[in-house]
Amino acid sequence: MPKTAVAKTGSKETTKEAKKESKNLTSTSIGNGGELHQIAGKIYPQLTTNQGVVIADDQNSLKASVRGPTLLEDFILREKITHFDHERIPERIVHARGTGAHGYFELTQSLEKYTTAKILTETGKQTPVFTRISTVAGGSGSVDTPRDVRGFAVKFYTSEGNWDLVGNNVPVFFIQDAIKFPDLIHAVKMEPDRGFPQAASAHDTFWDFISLTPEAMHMVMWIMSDRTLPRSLRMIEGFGVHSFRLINKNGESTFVKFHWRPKAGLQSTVWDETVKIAGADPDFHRRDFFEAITAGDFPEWELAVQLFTEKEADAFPFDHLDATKLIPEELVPLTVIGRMVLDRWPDNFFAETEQVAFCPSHLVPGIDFSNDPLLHGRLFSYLDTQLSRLGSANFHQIPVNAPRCPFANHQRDGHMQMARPVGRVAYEPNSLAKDAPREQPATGFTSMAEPVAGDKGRIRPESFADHYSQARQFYVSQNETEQAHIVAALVFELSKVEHPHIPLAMVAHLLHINEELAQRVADGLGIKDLPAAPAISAEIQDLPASPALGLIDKMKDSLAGRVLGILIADGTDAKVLEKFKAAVTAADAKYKIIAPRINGVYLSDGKEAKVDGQLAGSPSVIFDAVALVLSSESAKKLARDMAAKGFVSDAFSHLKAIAYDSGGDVLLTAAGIDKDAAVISTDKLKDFIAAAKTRLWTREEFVRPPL
Ligand code: HDE
Repeated sequence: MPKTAVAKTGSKETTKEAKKESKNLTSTSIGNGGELHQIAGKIYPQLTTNQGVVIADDQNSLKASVRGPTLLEDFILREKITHFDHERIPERIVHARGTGAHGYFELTQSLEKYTTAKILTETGKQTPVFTRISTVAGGSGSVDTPRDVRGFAVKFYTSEGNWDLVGNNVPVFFIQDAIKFPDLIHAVKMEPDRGFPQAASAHDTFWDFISLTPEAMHMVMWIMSDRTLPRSLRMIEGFGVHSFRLINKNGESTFVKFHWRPKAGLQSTVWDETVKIAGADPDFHRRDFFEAITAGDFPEWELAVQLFTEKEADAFPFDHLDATKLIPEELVPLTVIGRMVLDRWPDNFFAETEQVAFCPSHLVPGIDFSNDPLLHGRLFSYLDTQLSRLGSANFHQIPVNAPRCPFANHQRDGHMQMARPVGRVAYEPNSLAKDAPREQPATGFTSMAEPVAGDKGRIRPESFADHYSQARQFYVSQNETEQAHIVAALVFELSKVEHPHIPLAMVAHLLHINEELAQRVADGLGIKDLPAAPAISAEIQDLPASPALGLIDKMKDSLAGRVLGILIADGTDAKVLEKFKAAVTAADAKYKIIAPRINGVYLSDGKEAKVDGQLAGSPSVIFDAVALVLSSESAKKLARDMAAKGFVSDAFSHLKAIAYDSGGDVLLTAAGIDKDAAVISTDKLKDFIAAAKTRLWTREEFVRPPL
């Protein structure tokens, strides 16, 4: 018997820890008898096969002799390797990269007048939720920070069944009809002949499709804005996108749009920062979410609704069934009705975040669909995709997907059936099983009895024809900085396109949105002669600017939830550092200490500092603001270190506040920084804290002259 596999079984150790461990085991692992044994004084569960057979040696496969061939007989080896071979499941065709968390939803204002759904009428009650936030285009192993829409999917485990609100962080979509979705996704995903680019829209096929799809122009404005470069998943909005219906006890219907508003406010990164974050920490958003939740700094959103009647909808200057349109808040204001708090990181990424299956068709009584043709395609697609992704019609039995209310029907069997129904009746109506589940006409789900008439056909309503008015409204609602970022994003993306007719076609569309925008993009691309704008059938309206569409003004004037990086080195003034740390903590922010070495950095008081990150692996892009607290000796050495100079110059270029002491000043000079209003001495901590709450937008013209 090999030395490594000595295992004494059957210990009856009953310490508290052992009991706890065995309890955890029986609830989380299948096939473990829960019998404990002891190695070197620590209690372990027995390692077994999936059939519960205790394994004596998990280090060596079964051989015919000491240097001989491995035997097929080794059922332990074969079971282990076979299971491993099947560990991956098909990743989601879109939204493959995601981060999820458990939490709860609490209703603060009842919508009883509009709906019978208990989740929207029972105030004060906490309903469990699982929320998954994702990028769209990249594979499951892609980076967290491409320029991309973020999926925002919430599963409410309500007392009346699961309700999935499967939205995005942008309130509109690229296309009006589901039949175009495979084309859109094929265009944005990596190009099929070459297998790149991964998680990027800056390539020919995406812009080719977009330039031939005028209905995408409104969404293009959103994705070229910094909304698609979030600083944190805690700092994005969520939108249900489509109109839904609420149905009250009299069967009356009101249309509704759902909005999630982050408590932490909105915040985005700037493009150069985003690109560098991807290299510095590909898991930037997932790590940030994990760290916030495990530190008790729970991400929180308000749920708000826009409610409107059919009659009001008929008077809108656009069709609310068209998912490329939003309803301006000035037209239908938002009412906050509740909040969602995510307070528990999943126990297991695969079991929960990977296997969670959202379907827009998961609705509860009192909520119903509108006739949005994009939504209708989704009602088919998600169930279908779960069948191929999770491999069985029984995916609802996976714990993260199972309703938390009783559920019963006569569906039976299938791959991976976990339920063990009893009795001989698996049908209804029946007279043989008095306790079998029966329909509930009074309380069960009923669809709104909407009258439908007209000619069948592959038709698009005339009311969907205006593709530019809201794109124009979005652009004029942005401030100068935001507009400059949209211009720069379009120039960046279109500069990556090899076929010259495609950027030209895009500039032609931009002319309908805003002539100055089109001209700036054309200049940025070096296009001398502007193309003609494409012919259109609907008149473009000049809608008023809507402040709700901006981004920078939605940044919260608070340091709560932000992370500061403090660069120190040998000889750092311990008192200054302490004062700085206290000020940051008092402002509700977190900090990380960065130094040239992870161990053995001694402060001015001779004590060793606790360092969180080594300089080369912790660039300033992963922090909201930075401080340079350095002895002059160390600063002189760091002045020759590109990582240290990059730490400073990146923070400056990304418009962040920088605090410095006398040593820090040496590094600032070495990095060639001209001090401005957000480069502040550590003597003026209050000023620094105020500056760190935002970015110095006026600095931008000195570091990135607008195009
Ligand atoms: Fe999705 N979408 N989608 N989508 N979508 C999927 O379902 C689809 C659309 C959204 O975290 C897939 O389970 C079609 C709009 C999110 O698991 C798939 C159409 C919005 C997620 C699918 C759309 C979304 C998905 C892939 C056009 C915002 C991730 C894996 C008709 C309102 C959910 C899966 C998660 C995922 C189809 C358009 C949001 C293939 C056909 C509009 C947040 O079924």
